[in-house]
Amino acid sequence: MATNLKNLSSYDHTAVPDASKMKFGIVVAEWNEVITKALLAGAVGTLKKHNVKEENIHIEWVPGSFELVLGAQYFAEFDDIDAILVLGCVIQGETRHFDFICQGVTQGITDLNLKYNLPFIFGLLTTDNQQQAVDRAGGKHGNKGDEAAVTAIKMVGMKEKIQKNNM
Ligand code: RBF
Repeated sequence: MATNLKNLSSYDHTAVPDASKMKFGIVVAEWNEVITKALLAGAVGTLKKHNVKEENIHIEWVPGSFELVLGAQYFAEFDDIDAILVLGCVIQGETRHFDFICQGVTQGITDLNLKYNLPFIFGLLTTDNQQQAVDRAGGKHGNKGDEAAVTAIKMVGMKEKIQKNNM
């Protein structure tokens, strides 16, 4: 999460492994589309910055954030993917939907990480209002899509390193 001390788009580039052979799936929610398109642009741009090939970035849209979990599972089940990013934005409304959706996605993504032994990266903005989302989708606190992409590359790199060391 962005804080006054941490910008979502700033990171040590030298600490990110080369990603030229990595393959990623991105599931992105249609709800709050202006925000999620900005998250997607950030994620794709950052993956490419680290040499991920265009043909190794697979993007699928789902109706809302609640559907991100199953969308991510489809990637894990049916595609040869190194990591899956989910991108969505849930904004607090008048009802308790916010809590249920956020809880469902958080638990669902946690479960997928462990079930498939694959990195599923949590790129979900959970904000009180639209402005907080704008600030974290390429605004003053950076872009959570960038952060999700860097996290995905780092986790795939870690897995590859540990596998190599134990061969
Ligand atoms: N999906 C989002 O991605 N972000 C939201 O802020 C959001 N708010 C919702 C509020 C209500 C009252 C409802 C009914 C749905 C909302 N959804 C939202 C859609 C949800 O993630 C899911 O797509 C639908 O509930 C269908 O399963």
